[in-house]
Amino acid sequence: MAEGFNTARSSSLLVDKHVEYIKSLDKRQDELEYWMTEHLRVSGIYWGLVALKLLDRDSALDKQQVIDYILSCQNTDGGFGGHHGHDSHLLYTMSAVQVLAMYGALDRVDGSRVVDYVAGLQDAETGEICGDEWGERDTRFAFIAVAILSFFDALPRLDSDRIVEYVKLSMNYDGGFGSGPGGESHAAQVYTCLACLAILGRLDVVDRERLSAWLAERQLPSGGFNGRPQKLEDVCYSWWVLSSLRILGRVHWADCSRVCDFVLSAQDPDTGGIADRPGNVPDVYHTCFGIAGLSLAGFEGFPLKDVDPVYCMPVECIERIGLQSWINNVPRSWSQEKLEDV
Ligand code: GRG
Repeated sequence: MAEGFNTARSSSLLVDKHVEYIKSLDKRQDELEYWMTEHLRVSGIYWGLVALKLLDRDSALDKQQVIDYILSCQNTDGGFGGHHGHDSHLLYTMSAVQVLAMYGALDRVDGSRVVDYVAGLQDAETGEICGDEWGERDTRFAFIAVAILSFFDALPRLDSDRIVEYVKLSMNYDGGFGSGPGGESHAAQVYTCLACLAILGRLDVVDRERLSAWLAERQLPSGGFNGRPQKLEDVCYSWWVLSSLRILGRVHWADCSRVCDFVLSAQDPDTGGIADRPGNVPDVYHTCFGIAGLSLAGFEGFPLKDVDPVYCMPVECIERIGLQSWINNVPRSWSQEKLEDV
């Protein structure tokens, strides 16, 4: 550990520090990291904005400037790159649409071009969704395609039955999901598959008992979750695991107070921001998913906004654009069971 590193752990959420940290990210143009992360700048803005919105401090960013920048990253194929001049990819198209949606600015983009781009990435033979024109397939992209089209009320442009079949093929004996058929179960891929199935109204294909148990077993003595057995805990799984449990109506299977302690212990008391685990250097990705995890865990130390467990955006934004939030939307047969579990 570097000399002089501040090892004091905070038991409170360092709101002002985190706001300053996120604001500072765009001003670090003398740092190598700024240029090394250029390819994912649009997602960086999404992570920062989610964190600020949940803290109710989004006025820290210049809304108009952000919207103009995001729009400048749209390409002629209708998709968005991670920065202007970069090739389109579903990952950044998702982040761009989410940022615009959070700002109530979806009407600033030609939705039909975005929809054409996304629908064009479904493989007509297998139904799988590609991440970009080069054809990588992954359950992440199935979720993203479904989520983006739901924003534009264009789900019929996808062959949803084939997507559900593909997601089912990615399900393992432990109830979890991998990045594709035969892939090891991983909590982040579980989230993408559950979120995809939730939007498509097909959570019936999930083995709820087995998957809930597998997810709950991800919690380690530190209070943090790992993403798969025998791996280290990481703050981002506070989101991937708790959002999955929330979609399953089983968030109470985790010890939420210990999750909160773990996230708080990974804050950087000097610079602000949250790291993957205590003592490490913070970044905006873990800051976002740490704060979103705290919101899902019902953190009581600060009035965080509610986050939607499917879209990872504030519930109020989801409802403002006319979508149904999944915060309490457990399928009816499961919600009846839930009373017996508690
Ligand atoms: C709207 C929240 C949201 C997301 C959009 C892009 C996406 C959809 C989801 C990403 C899901 C994903 C697979 C995230 C990766 C998470 C992660 C920490 C991977 C690291 O994996 P390993 O193998 O780490 O390096 P472990 O923890 O297994 O050692």
